[in-house]
Amino acid sequence: MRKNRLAVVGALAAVLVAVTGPAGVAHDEPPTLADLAQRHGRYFGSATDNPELTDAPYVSLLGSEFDQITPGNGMKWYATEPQQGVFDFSQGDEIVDLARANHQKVRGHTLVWHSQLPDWLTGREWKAGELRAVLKKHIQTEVRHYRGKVFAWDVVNEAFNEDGTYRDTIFYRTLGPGYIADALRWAHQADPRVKLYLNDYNIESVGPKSDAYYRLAKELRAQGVPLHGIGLQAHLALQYGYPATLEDNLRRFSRLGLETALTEVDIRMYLPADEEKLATQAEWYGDLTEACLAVRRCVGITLWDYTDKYSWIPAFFEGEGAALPWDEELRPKPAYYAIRDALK
Ligand code: 9MR
Repeated sequence: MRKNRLAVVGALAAVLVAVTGPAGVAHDEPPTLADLAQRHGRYFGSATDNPELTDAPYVSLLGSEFDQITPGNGMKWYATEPQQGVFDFSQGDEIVDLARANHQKVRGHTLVWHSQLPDWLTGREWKAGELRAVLKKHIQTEVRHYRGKVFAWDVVNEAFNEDGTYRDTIFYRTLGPGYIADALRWAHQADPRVKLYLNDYNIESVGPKSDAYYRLAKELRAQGVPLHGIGLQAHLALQYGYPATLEDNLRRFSRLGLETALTEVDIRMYLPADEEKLATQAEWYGDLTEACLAVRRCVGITLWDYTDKYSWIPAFFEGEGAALPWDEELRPKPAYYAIRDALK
């Protein structure tokens, strides 16, 4: 009898191995950052960019570790409306298709920004009425195209200066500050379900720039303008110190009834990296993850790509880099383990 039972158990095990195959191994693999974040009702994402999608090991990790992606460039104005009235969504679509295949959600980035605009837009003067029509058409065509495919939009990106005054952009100069409310209303008309964000860097701490967002958000909410969230990019740098008021700052936006998200996280340092700098970086990654988890309505965290191989930092800040949780060989750094610990 006992012998029989053992034989049955043995046979069952053999069948199980045969059926599950390598998937049986998955049980021993650590949960992904996405798995861990989901237990808190958050997402954990990464930006990506079209040229990187030919790198198979990179794409594999992108597809398995994260449950959200943001196109780093593919949905920007220069890419999506290269000639006036001629729209090209191929780059954004490629990323949306990849996300769908990997069961990931997509943040749309970005509709209105002073940078990476097409020449036809920046190369001439516009009368206010003309530019309003151009802006409305751009926003509504793109939002309609991605309706049901992105869950959130960075509608206006980087609208303020460091001192909290409005950034002098083609939109501000020509249309006045009301362009922000208009952009939000137009986007909402085109997709009433998508979450609409304002997004900026250096607004992680309480200070003049984040105060400007706080005041504007309060005003827009009071006027019934469809604003749902504030994106804190969180491009941090070791030499500037950790934004100690991050959690309080997230909380005050949340009290306005707004979502928040850390949308473009990286933590750069002067090269070469060493053990001490990487340890501090890891601590900061852990701390910002905990800050988001501590605040209701901080809905998720997105790295501005996940590997140093594809970070924007070295090209923009001379002598700086090593900003992401995976190194150039796609090996996890201390920061990765610190994020895991914070999510556990
Ligand atoms: O990651 C983007 C990089 O590939 C582009 O060259 C750069 C051009 O400004 O934009 C980068 O992304 C930016 C994002 O769209 C808005 N916040 C700052 C990001 C880093 O510059």
